[in-house]
Amino acid sequence: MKAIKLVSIAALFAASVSSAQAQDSSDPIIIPIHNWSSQIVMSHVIGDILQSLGDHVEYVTTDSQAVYESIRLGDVTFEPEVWEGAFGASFRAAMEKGGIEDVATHAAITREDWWYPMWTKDACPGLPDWKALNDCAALFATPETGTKGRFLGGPVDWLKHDAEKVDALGLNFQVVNAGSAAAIWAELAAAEKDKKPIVVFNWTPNFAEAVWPGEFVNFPEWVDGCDTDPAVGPVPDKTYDCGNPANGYLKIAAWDGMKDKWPAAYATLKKVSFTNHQIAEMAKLVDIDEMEPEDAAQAWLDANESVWQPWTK
Ligand code: TMO
Repeated sequence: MKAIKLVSIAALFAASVSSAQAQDSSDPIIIPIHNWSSQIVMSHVIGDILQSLGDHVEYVTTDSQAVYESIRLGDVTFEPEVWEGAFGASFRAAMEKGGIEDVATHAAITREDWWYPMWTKDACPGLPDWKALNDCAALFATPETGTKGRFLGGPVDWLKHDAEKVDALGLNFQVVNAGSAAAIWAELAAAEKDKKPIVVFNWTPNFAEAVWPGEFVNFPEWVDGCDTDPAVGPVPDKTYDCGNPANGYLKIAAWDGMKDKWPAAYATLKKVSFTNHQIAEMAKLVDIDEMEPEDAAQAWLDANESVWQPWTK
């Protein structure tokens, strides 16, 4: 009788110890929201998965570069979409200071760069070579840019260094930054009506590739250091004399205290990996189907239970 009782107490003790180890803090996990659709939907997809584990989550709208410093300090818990082209430099700088962890790499391969819809190539057949684009610059001139071609860049926080690229490669273009991603899609739709040549910032995976077949401009190939060392790249005395990585990574970064404070959420986050197709689909639910991001996340989770359920085990 006594022995049995002892065993059961021991078993209870062991059970409570192991559940204490797996117990996440009841403090909210802070998830950032940025200004492109796949990131917003993915943040809610992962947030909903973590809530299904019993975690509390909160969303904050943040600058997409400053977020790496916020994560390092523990003010934001993780970033689900670290795009190499746009955020590699900010992510690397935060990693060097410490406090942020490279938690996982998505299956997706990414590219972010100057891009044109296919009708543009009819007017400028030497594309996608960047020198051909430059020879055709006058085709892209607008009243705003005078004799120079107009390049419609993304919102400034994506920090694509397009003006430095224009200077380094001697491009006969002027950079105009869009106020939002939606402004880029609106200009593409307007240009499509009379097949007007247009060159804009775009990326993959994205919904846009399903709507407007197109190509990235081929700039001199990205090599590490092209953005920091003038000696790297084809122009000896310039930085940014190159394109963005054509086969970029997409990572998940987290505050390095997450694993101790929310061990179960952390274990799930480490298993999260989305493909190009899945990420393009998340963007499509908002940008084409016009769903609210929260509803898009729920729809994605409902349709893909076999993808994400295993991450929670
Ligand atoms: C950061 N972005 C995916 C819009 O290039």
